[in-house]
Amino acid sequence: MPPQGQTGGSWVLYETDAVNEDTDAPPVIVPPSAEKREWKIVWRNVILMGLLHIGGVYGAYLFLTKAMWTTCFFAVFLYICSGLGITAGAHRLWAHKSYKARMPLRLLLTLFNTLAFQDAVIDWARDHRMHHKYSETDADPHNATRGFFFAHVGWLLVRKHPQIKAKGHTIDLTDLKSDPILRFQKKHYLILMPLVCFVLPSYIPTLWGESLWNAYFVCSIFRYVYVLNVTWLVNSAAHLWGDKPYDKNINPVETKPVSAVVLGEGFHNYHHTFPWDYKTAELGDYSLNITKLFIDTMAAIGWAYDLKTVSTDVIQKRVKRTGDGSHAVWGWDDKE
Ligand code: ST9
Ligand code: ZN
Ligand code: ZN
Repeated sequence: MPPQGQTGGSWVLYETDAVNEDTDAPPVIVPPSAEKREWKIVWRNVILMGLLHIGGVYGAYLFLTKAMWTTCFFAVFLYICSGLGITAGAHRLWAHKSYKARMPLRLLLTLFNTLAFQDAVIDWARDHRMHHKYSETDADPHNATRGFFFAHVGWLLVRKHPQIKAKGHTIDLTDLKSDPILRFQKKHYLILMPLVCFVLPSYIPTLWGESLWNAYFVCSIFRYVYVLNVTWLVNSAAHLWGDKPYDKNINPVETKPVSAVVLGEGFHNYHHTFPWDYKTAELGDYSLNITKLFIDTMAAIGWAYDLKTVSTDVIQKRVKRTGDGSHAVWGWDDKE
């Protein structure tokens, strides 16, 4: 089924997940637009996010000046683990089903995901499936046509657009709701999340003599705020500034700087064009894609399997059909 451009009120629909690359006609494009809307600001979130970010800046200062090197190393370790809980877990495994994972890996990724505190996987994946299906419309929770701030954090500070709730029923979550580990995480989130994201990261560094104060601000608050912001860059920067080698008709772009800090998730033009690829990138460069390294390692020990990817032939055809010309091998046929 080709993607459908569909207008209705203030929203436009792209069904990028449904594209059959070989046979289907070019996507029907309706230029994204965001009509004015009345914001219902959630002041509790504004205040908490503000305080969290002040604490994050103070934690960064302690990280750079006062904390023990072992504490700083531990904070970086927690960044990678919690990042993988989002990238390898919530995103590539659960939202996109781009590979399958055995029980031990699903348990590990649920732990890492809880460490990241970006809400329960079932809720994260629901919003993310909406983001792909209704990209850059009001049914996209972080509709980037509303600008950098809204796509980055603003969407977490206001009530959701009615279109999200109206179109929400079109998203199938039965795969996630039938997973007992994910059900357990969601049911006990308000106990598990504070314990895993804040209490343990603050307590563990005291075992090597760090003060509870430094441990709390560096390993819990600064590390959390940092991971939140780099994650949000995928919604903001990676929908605004960069090349579109695979599909010039969509907003997501390729950005190596973002990829470097989000463990390989900044190849966003590729990802929105081929969302089922477990690499979320055409090439498997480990230095910019630690998540691919992690999944490949898990596959090597048998914990991950059925890794989905896209053939070079399909990518080439798509680059030539809808790319913006920035692909490194653009025009290769001409050179033959
Ligand atoms: C956070 C998430 O930061 C970040 C996600 C980033 C995603 C990035 C993706 C990029 C690709 C991956 C890259 C990864 C890179 C990682 C790098 C790592 C190094 N469908 O939400 P409610 C309905 S979280 C269908 O309360 P309000 C539903 O009935 C940060 N239906 O809406 C729901 O009820 P229930 C920490 C939907 O009241 C009801 O509406 N967390 C959908 O408008 C109410 O839902 C926070 O800060 C849907 N999609 O409130 C919390 N959505 O749930 C922030 C809703 O019972 N959130 N419904 O089924 C909130 O406080 C609120 O959600 C709100 C909206 C105020 C924003
Ligand atoms: Zn996106
Ligand atoms: Zn995605």
